[in-house]
Amino acid sequence: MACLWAARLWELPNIARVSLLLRRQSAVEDLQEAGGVRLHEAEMETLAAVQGQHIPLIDTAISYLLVCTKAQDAEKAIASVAHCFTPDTKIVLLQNGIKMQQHISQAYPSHKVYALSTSQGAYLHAPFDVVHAGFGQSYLGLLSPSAANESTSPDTLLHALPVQRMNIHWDANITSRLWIKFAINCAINALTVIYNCKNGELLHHPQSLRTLRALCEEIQLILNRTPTSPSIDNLFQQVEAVLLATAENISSTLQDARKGQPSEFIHFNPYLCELAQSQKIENPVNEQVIARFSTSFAKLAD
Ligand code: KPL
Repeated sequence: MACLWAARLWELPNIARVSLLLRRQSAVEDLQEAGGVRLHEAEMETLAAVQGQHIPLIDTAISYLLVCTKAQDAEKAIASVAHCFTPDTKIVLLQNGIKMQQHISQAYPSHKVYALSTSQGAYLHAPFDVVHAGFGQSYLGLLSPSAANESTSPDTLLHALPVQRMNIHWDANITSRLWIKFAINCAINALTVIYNCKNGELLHHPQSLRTLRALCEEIQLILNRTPTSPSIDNLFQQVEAVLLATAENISSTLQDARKGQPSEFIHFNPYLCELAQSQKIENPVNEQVIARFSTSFAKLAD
């Protein structure tokens, strides 16, 4: 995602400089050698002359920070560049889940923290060589209360983003959208790992379909009793619609399992379990999914 966004930002005429902030110096050198980020889209190929900066060496002010890490790495990533923030720095979070977003917007009360939820699809061919595979929708909105009071309109931020190329829409209630996406991720992602299948296949097998229905009922019950969550109706129907629309996709969690990489799972069903416990609600289906997930993930990652 970071490469896709960097290449799309680089295309904008009004953006002075786009840098990829990288953890390893060797990655900075690889990017320099590649001449930037190569972006493939349909039959087109572009080389975006994006620069890399090694995080420990960064000392210039950051105007906009797009955080493209996994949810569990976001907080540390932001802290590692916080010394370059000015009072006007805008932070945009692109992670799945809901816990981390709430946490970061509270941890940076004097900054404007936004969340961006996207269904744009991208994958890496090779390092810094990205394919923009699926043209989806992106929704952007304010998370932090301080930002809600700011005098600048969302136009300021939208003007600095590739609104057309990334199909970005302003969402005045992004938190609701994140909660619903969280519910959908809790329903789909772990099951695709347990059944080791494409999204759409969850609907085809009686066993996975039965678990999916039971899990959706439980998620809906837990979230409808969670004070900070919006009320959710017909979760199964919403999940079914996503599964049909993304039938051929491999969920992000299954992709991670197959590559043996850490996934964002801890921010899905285990957080749902925390929410259930705090409302004193039993969540046997979810607990079983969590237990089965760990074994299935380990087997796939082996
Ligand atoms: O967001 C997704 C993911 O893979 O993380 C879903 C909605 C499951 C689509 O693949």
